[in-house]
Amino acid sequence: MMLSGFLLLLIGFASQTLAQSQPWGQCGGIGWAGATTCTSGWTCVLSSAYYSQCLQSASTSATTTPATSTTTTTVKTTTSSSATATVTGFPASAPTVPPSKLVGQTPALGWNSWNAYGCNINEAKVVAAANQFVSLGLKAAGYQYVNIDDCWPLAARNASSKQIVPDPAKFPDGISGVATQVHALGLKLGIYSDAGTATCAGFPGSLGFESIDAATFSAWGVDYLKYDNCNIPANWSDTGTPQNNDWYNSNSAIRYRQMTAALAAQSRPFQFNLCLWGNYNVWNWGSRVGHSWRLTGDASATWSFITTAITTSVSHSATGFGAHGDMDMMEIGNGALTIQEQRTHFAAWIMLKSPILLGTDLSLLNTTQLAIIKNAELLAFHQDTTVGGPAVPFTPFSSAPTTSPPEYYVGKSSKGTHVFIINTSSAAATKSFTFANAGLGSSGTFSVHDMWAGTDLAGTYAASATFSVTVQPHDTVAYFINVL
Ligand SMILES: *[C@@H]1O[C@H](CO)[C@@H](O)[C@H](O)[C@H]1NC(C)=O
Ligand SMILES: *[C@@H]1O[C@H](CO)[C@@H](O)[C@H](O)[C@H]1NC(C)=O
Ligand SMILES: *[C@@H]1O[C@H](CO)[C@@H](O)[C@H](O)[C@H]1NC(C)=O
Ligand SMILES: CC(=O)N[C@H]1CO[C@H](CO)[C@@H](O)[C@@H]1O
Repeated sequence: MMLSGFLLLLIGFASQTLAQSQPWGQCGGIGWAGATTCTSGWTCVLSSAYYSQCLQSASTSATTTPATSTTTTTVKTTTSSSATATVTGFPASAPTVPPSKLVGQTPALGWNSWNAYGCNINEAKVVAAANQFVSLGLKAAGYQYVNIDDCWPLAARNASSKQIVPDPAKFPDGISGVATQVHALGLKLGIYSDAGTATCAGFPGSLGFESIDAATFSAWGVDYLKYDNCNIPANWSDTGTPQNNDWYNSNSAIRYRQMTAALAAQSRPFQFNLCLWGNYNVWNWGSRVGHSWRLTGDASATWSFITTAITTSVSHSATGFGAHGDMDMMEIGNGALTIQEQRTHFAAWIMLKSPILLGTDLSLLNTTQLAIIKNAELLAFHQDTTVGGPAVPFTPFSSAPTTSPPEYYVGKSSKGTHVFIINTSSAAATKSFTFANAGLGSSGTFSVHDMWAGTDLAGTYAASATFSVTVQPHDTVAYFINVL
């Protein structure tokens, strides 16, 4: 498709502004594919090996570290099993409460304020998103959670009650007032806090205040908590791989387990998202502590982020009901992703059963983008109540080339077998598979249904027959296989 000169101009402008991370945004860390410098007046500061962040220059210039050097810190990866963590906590008495089974069995569908607005949020923007869920048909498509990210409270807790206080300039009706409006639309409200002394943007953290904060969120009518990992006190950090690689009993996991227990003590069921950026082998213990866990650093509106998230999810795909690897919030509508890349972004999050939290000003989505995020057949695969697990890579024909991330996936739903094919290169390519290789057996007759278009393709095939399709650069095709 031809792009107009005006659109090209816009794309050029967008990629220039995206070359720098926004205030409080991520700017480095293991697996980070986005910008490594910050907008003027902000400096990229090392937080951990997995996370560097844009902070205001004046207060932080002394600790400035280029993002590329973050891999030299002492945090060990899973392969360094010789080191033993300094576990200064109390694993034996740490809470071992599982997350609620009343919510979060299928991956969350919703919206989060961060990718659209960063720290610049308020009640009007959040309530507008909730209303757009209804007016744009997103609620009818299954989107449910309207989530507030960092920067919603005042800098200090209430001196007497120790509660976090919503910033009245941003949220004049408080969080409870927002919850009332969101619930009146038949939707759910999410909030954000941090398992440290302060959030990534410097607002009060919940470490040591878990019970007060969980009770406060419950009283306000909050339904979902995203729990971040900035500003960890030294005595709570992990300095190596724990004995027996038992990260569930690391200080890091215990910080999150304390909040799981505090949430479980409330009358409201909470969906609990662990935002540890793929740190601490979280995929090995996340399902015992929350409903979903971040697999990577923060999303960026880049093809390299999308492929990094897919590669990471595929190699840690132990997901099922109530347990989902979180590939982070959506960038559809942001930056200069092509429409093919936006389609792959959505399809990959769908087939790998990641939470899908839209991350843009919903009023700016065009009809093509809305059709992507409202695709009923893809959403049905994601929300299937019979099959909990994700699609997995398969070898489409003998001696097919190996790519990273893999390009061919097969997944099951209550309807049957689905095949997803990503073209990871920047040129159109012919993709082929045999039905037998997609796990459909060695006999039978098949036809192919295009999930994007909602139509059956012409032709019938034997199990050993080869199906071929031309896939556009960075695009993904999604099929349901009819067994005739
Ligand atoms: C860290 O220190 C605080 C304050 O003394 C204490 O409450 C907490 O239990 C300590 N954490 C660990 C893991 O020892
Ligand atoms: C602080 O908490 C106390 C006790 O709950 C309450 O009476 C007071 O209004 C709160 N102050 C603010 C500023 O929210
Ligand atoms: C919507 O925007 C995408 C770019 O993000 C573009 O490719 C597509 O053609 C647009 N659709 C409409 C209907 O304008
Ligand atoms: C031109 C080309 O082949 N592009 C990519 C899309 O799919 C193929 C076949 O798997 C990949 O190998 C390429 O990277």
